[in-house]
Amino acid sequence: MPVDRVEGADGTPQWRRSPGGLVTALDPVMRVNKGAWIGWAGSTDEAPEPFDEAGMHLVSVPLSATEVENYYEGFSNATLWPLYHDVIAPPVYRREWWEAYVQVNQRFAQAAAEVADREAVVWIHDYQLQLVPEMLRALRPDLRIGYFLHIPLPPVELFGRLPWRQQILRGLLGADLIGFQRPGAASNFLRLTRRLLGYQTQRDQVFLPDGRVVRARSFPISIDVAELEEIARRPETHRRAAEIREEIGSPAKVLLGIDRLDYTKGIAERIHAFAELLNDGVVSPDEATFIQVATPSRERVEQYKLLRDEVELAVGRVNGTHGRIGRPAVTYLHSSHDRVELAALYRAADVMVVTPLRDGMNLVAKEYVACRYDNTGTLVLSEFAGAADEFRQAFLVNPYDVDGLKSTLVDAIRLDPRTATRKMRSMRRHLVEHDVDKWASSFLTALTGDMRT
Ligand code: GDG
Repeated sequence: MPVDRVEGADGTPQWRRSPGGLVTALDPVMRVNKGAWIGWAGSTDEAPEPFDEAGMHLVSVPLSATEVENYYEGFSNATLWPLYHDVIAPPVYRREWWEAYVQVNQRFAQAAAEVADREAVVWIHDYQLQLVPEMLRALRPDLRIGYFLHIPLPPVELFGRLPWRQQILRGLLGADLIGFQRPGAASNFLRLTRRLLGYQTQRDQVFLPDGRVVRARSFPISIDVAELEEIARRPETHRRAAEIREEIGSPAKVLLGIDRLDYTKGIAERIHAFAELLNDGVVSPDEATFIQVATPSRERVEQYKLLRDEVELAVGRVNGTHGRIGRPAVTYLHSSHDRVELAALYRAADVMVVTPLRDGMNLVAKEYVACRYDNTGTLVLSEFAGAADEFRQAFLVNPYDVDGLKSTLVDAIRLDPRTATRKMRSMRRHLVEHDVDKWASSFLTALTGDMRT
């Protein structure tokens, strides 16, 4: 849920809404339609009672410590997450995790069934809740149900390994409209329903045995461009950006990565590539240094602990060899920062390096472009991020190709300013026209427009 726990004046816990891209996008729709947001508040201690905040009704679904372990860290983040991201890490299949997933999905479906008005629209989000559409439809056939998957959907060659593959597909098919980030994911889904369930499909439609027709299409998500650009334009953001550059030793060029510390993001790959450039003597640390923000994430899941060690070993090694006092080769921050600081970092960076091995969209790439309102700055972007479909003018790379990544980094560092401006202008034009409002309204129109006919 988009809430933070705060202490009230009398010491009692209170909950305050915390805005994020998704909340901001849905806020007007929610207000006009008296919408409710159903979710997990992120803690096993106490779940807030339903409450209203800034025009939105918030309903919390509780999870026990065991459910967090089996449903969230287990099935969601150690089975589905790696499987859906091309098995970059090996997925773990455990039957008790699956059972917890079914149980928790049922609880969410129940909560939605209780809160939704007659013939209401319910929009279910992401891989943690793939069974909810079918469960909710069974409880409330009057509802109009949409579903959006924020992460990739793999082809049948990988998805087919999931012991519960049919249940997941049937779960999703409870929706009237299923949204994906990329057209390729929507076609994977259509092919999966043919291959694993034997259903007929035509264009974006799946024909179910009971006569229902479900549509599957891509709706690439975006960000609140105007809000971020406003922060980026503030004089204090500019002052902070200049200060950051000074604090790291005033290199000629600053390269930047901002990611959750996740093995899908290609963080180690980009540090290794940058370190090789320094080792080869192709780039000197006075010419370019790297800032990598790695936000702590899923720290109790084994693969994330291993990744942290790998990244921190690589950073230590490159700094030991190429750093000087007051001028590290790589500035590494394993911490979270507020949006103003992130905007200052985006403003401080000459080259944004976004190299996921697989990513549904990647909002960081869009945030960088949003902050470069003066058409400066260069984006290096993995072709395996959904954003690559939209930012064709970025330096597109295959992050598995070390030499390719190295030469792309050099090209980006040394790009002439006129070409950089031309590229950035074209990416910004696309982004400004495709912000998060447009994403939300195009999904909801596709979902409800159909209802009137
Ligand atoms: C999933 C999909 C898809 C990062 N550090 C801090 C911070 N962030 C913010 C970024 C950005 C967001 O987190 C990360 O979004 P991404 O899209 O890059 O990645 P995931 O978290 O993996 O998101 C992804 C997305 O869902 C949306 O559909 O694009 O493919 O994997 O907004 O700025 N925010 C703050 N402090 C930090 O330290 N406040």
